[in-house]
Amino acid sequence: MEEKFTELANIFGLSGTIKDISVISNGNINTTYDVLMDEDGTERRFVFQKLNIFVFKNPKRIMNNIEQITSHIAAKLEAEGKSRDCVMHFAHTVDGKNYYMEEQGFWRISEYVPNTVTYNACDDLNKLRSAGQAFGNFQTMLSDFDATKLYETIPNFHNTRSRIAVFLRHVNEDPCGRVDEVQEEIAKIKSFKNLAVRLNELIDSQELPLRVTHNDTKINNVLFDKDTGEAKTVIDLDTVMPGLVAHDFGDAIRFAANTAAEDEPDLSKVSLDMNRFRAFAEGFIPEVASALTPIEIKTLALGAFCMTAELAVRFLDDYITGDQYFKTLYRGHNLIRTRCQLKLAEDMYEHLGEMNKIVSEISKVPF
Ligand code: GN1
Ligand code: MG
Repeated sequence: MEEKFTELANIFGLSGTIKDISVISNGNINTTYDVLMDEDGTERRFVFQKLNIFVFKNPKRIMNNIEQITSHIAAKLEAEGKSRDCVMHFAHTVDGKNYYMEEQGFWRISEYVPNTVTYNACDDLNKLRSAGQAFGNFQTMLSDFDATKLYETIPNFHNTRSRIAVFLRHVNEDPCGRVDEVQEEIAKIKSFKNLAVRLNELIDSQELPLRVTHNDTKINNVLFDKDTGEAKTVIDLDTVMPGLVAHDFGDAIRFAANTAAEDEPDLSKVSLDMNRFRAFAEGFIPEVASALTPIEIKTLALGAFCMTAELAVRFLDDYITGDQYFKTLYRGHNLIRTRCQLKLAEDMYEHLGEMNKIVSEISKVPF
């Protein structure tokens, strides 16, 4: 591996020698490494990442999206007299590209944002509030970005209706003979369906506007300052494309306000933590509220239910089609993930009224 990484370092014009390589294992799609380099006694850290080209069919265009988004944000920060340190910065190859493509893979390298840390789970309400602010601010920073300049990296990514349709087609086809054992989960998804597609209906009727959104707002996509505990920046920009604010808010709640991990097998541990919900909402909503329409605010909590139901569908779809999309650590991992998301979606359904009450209180929009 060291040899490969030395070759990559040379291609990207990084000087120095590699001292240490470790895997960053919290993503379900790409393969990521933390690489420590030594340049004449000075240590520098980089993130080397191999993109999953089964998932991202056109990685060059993704890197073009990222270039545009990061430049837009950096220019805005500079205009406000703020430091651009916290904007992700990608290394360029000697021929000026922010990626390197070879037969065996698609690589990119970014500088490790110094003095930061990520969390896979977080029950510190101050950190959650700060993460909410960071995702809200990301949204605001891109509010004037021309969405037509962005390539849609995964078409229909948060199109819950199309996700369900594709899933039901696979249920009929049963390509791996796994459909029999998941009848209970299929029934649950069918019972959720009408509410889960509510956001689609509001897009169709043009009641909800599309904006440039992050679309993968897991708490482990936030870098926190090691010393202050404040959220410093938002990473993982592969899915930045047009979407709903409710998708970003909802997906963040799905992950951060779950009392258990996303793949917890013991369902009695899985539930929605209303304190964490409130903390994230207190950070996120004030950042975005002034730019949003009342109906966008009124559908934020619904977004949490829809994103959780949608991911249950995506995990189960991957299970019945042979585990090709998400990385799995053991046989049945996607089924365990499905059950966990279904349990969480049920709990969210029961707490919709309570969530809406909190959103209304924070946003001062009457429901
Ligand atoms: C994937 O790669 P990662 O872990 O950031 C997925 C998200 C899911 C998430 C579930 C491109 O994100 O949509 O919500 O797993 N990303 C893609 O953990 O499909
Ligand atoms: Mg991701």
